[in-house]
Amino acid sequence: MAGLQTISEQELTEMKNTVQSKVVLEVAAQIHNLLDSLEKAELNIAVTGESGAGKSTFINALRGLSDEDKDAAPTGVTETTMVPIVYPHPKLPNVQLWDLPGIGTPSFQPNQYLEQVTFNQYDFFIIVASERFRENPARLATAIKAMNKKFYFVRSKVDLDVDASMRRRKAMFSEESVLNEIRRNCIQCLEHHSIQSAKVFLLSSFELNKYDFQYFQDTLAEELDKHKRHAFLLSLPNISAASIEKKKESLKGHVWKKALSVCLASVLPGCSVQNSIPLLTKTLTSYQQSFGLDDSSLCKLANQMNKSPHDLKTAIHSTIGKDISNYKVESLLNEAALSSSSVLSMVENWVPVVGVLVSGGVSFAAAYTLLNSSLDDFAQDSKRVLRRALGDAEEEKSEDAYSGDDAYLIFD
Ligand SMILES: Nc1nc2c(ncn2[C@@H]2O[C@H](COP(=O)(O)OP(=O)(O)O)[C@@H](O)[C@H]2O)c(=O)[nH]1
Ligand SMILES: [Mg+2]
Repeated sequence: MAGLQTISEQELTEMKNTVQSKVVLEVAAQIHNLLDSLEKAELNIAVTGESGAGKSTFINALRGLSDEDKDAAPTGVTETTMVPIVYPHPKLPNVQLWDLPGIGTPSFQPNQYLEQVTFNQYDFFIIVASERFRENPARLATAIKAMNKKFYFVRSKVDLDVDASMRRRKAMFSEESVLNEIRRNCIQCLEHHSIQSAKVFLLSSFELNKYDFQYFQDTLAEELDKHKRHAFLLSLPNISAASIEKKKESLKGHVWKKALSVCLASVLPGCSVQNSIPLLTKTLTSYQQSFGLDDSSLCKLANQMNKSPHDLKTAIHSTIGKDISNYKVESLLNEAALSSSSVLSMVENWVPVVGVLVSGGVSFAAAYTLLNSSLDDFAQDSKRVLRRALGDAEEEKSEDAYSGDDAYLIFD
């Protein structure tokens, strides 16, 4: 005790600061690791099926590309090699789609094929089939199952079936019964090959917003583990209000880590509030990209939908959507600080270090509030852009007038 009394006030403060900065470094490193494992989670999706079934077209659609895009997988070509070709997601290089060789030949050997394409490197397989159900896709599904891997069965080109039936049946036409018939046929054929309760999705790669695509993405997201689910949801094209909402919710689940890393960066030794602003800007820019609101995504969408990029851009109403400069972000952060007291009391319960560690830097609550509300803004903008792209100006106006954050399907 006597020894302690000899420590001066100044020494005590220095010791406290040293301990605090060590804790800050430790927490910062842990948060960094958590974010790293989330953002670098790899997802490898194998797309297989017979030649001409629509594998490459489906891959392009999942990557938000049309066949004419320079990075698109070539379509309508005969496959000649046995080598899988990898197509990274344009915005998320950790999500890779693999265009596997066709399985059409009569001498097709599923096991040999799976060895050749190094089946173990994929998280799951999508087997694409079109028109009449043939034997090879079912044999492949059996072999995939035997290797303890997952597969999903996509029946592609249903737009063609629907069109043909409409022409044939005229007044008697019912889309629902055409789809039910195709589904029943696929399931029966799989059962014939002893594959019970297979997941079958009816899709058109030219109209991802229709048919079973929503069910397809919900099912896959549900069955993937946490980090891979996040990567999968972020990789999906913004084709419906429901997809946009799912993306938003997945990003919201990790806002607290982002906010904490931002405010820790402002109190690390030798750092200041100014160090945090570019970090916030970077995070907001990645959100903007996820919702397809960056210039290159807007140009791509405008091109696909025959609109002008400027026209789509005018559907972006939020302040953050219009300008993500460091200067703007700093001013929005200051605004957020004024409205964030309720967040602070809420988050202190589950992030107890927050109050202790970051009293000197960017407030956790302000960063949290800004990121959270920006996600709401981007999601709303993204829905408006989608409506504008589809030429639905009237509905866009009514959405502005009446809707809050509610998720509702644009296409139903
Ligand atoms: N109508 C329609 N045509 C499709 C669809 N998917 C693919 N195709 C067409 O089917 C042909 C073969 O597609 P492709 O993706 O090259 O098949 P792959 O050999 O399995 O890679 C191309 O002419 C595509 O345009 C679809 O969902 N609907
Ligand atoms: Mg192909």
